[in-house]
Amino acid sequence: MLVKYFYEGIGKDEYYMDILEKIAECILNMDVNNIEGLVKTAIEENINVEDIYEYGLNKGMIGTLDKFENKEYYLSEVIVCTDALNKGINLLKGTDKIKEKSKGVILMSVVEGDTHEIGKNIVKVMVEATGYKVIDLGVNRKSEDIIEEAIKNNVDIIGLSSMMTTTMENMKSVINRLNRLNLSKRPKVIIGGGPVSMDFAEEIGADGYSPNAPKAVKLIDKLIGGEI
Ligand code: B12
Repeated sequence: MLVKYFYEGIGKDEYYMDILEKIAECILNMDVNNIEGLVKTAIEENINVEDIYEYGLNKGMIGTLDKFENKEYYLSEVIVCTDALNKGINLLKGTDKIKEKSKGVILMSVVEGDTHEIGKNIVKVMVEATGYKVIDLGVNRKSEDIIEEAIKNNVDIIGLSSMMTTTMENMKSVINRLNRLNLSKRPKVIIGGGPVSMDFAEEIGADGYSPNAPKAVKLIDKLIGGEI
């Protein structure tokens, strides 16, 4: 392969960046057929696994989320991009360095009294796709159960969802209970859902709010540093 970049008259770094750029484009363009070949080439070329993730896979997924946010992509298109991403991630998982490694652990739950799960599920797909481990507690979960699971699994962030004005107050109950425990490492709490707003997040002492899944990923990256 050394011959290849010599032959094409470009430097080694440039050649590597070219491969990573193509990986990112594969994800962005929903190219599920070529992604594996490119990631395999990157691995064979001994490109740093973190770089393959950061400048290839993750870059492609961030671009995808931007397109969804700008309404250029529908959810169905994001799902195909995620398929391409997952093919790449699975190949990376086969290399020793990335085994069991994730950017952080996020617990997602819909609060007590609420069974609307679509918004929470979209956030889950995107958060998982960008390299986090997600523990999904489902819907209609009591504050005490959410906290128990969060502590048991040593999560970095609790993501709460509510779609009803009648259940959004239950987010406050999770935060209040959590605060009363005075944990040395308290998970951060972020919230979202139809009736929820930034003002409400501030009012109940949440650590963050996002109106949609792409922004939720960016918020999580910001809150926990997000380095793989
Ligand atoms: C689909 C739906 C249902 C489905 C739910 C199916 C399911 N499995 O989820 C069914 C039919 C079962 C249902 C039932 C009910 N529903 Co309903 N439902 C809706 C509807 C039409 C859409 C909600 C939805 O899924 N939106 C799609 C997602 C994608 O929404 P989203 O907000 O864009 O999600 C994004 C963000 O919110 C954010 N986000 C979401 N969660 C999180 C979490 C975190 C951590 C972060 C960071 C971000 C984040 O990211 C998401 C993705 O980008 C809304 C009306 C509407 N148009 O909103 C009513 C609505 C929510 N329902 C309502 C009601 C009243 C009910 C019922 C009580 C009806 C009844 N009488 O039985 C029951 C409630 C049952 C219960 N206890 O929960 C009311 C709520 C009113 C209120 N009080 O606030 C609404 C607003 C309808 C209305 N206008 O009256 N419902």
